[in-house]
Amino acid sequence: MNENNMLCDLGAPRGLPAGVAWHPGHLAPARQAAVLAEVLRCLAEAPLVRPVMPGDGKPFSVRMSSCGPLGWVSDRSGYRYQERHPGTGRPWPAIPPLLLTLWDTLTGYPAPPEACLINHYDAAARMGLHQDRDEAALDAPVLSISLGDTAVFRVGGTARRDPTRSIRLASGDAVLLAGPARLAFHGIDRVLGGSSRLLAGTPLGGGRLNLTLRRVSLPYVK
Ligand code: MD6
Ligand code: FE
Repeated sequence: MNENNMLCDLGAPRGLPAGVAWHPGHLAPARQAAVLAEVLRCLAEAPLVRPVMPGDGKPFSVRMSSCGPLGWVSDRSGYRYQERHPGTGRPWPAIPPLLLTLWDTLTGYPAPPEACLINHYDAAARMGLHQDRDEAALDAPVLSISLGDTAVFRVGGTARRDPTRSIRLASGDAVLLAGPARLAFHGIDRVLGGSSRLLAGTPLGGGRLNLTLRRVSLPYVK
């Protein structure tokens, strides 16, 4: 790791909270297209579904699917990781090789990710401020990859009331929440509809995909 990367990993040079590493344009356009093709194959096997909030059953504005041994789901009974797609009842498709490579390169974590959550946003979709805390492996970063339309991403501290910073995540950007930022509150305030053409000619018809790769269980302890 060179000195620039180290500064970047600390987050401070961009005024981001410590532990937030933003890599704008990490995926060049050809690699964005290659990752997208792999993700579309996953979605053909494990279609996007619109989850609902635990308790009140209010629908999410994003649609979700997953790949990997575990997928993250939300329904009236709660949030959890499970081994099967809630609609088809089949196991989730494998995490595509390009995403496994990105995980190795960007996290250096000594075990593979177990879940890749696939979120699709249309121009009206949002994601409220939340923590990713359903994983036992809190020592592993969460890696996010953005494809398609630009989104306004807000990230703060580990308390909901902490001050926040906003950045625009464009197609090809990678973000890591690691170390002191692993439990940082974060969310998507809005999507700039039509800001990218990447998803326009696909069955998704446009919008934004966000992929979050997570290690769920502690490695080597089964
Ligand atoms: C999104 N991202 O970009 C939502 N981002 O659509 C996340 O929720 C997220 O869970 C970066 C790291 C972890 C995350
Ligand atoms: Fe999250």
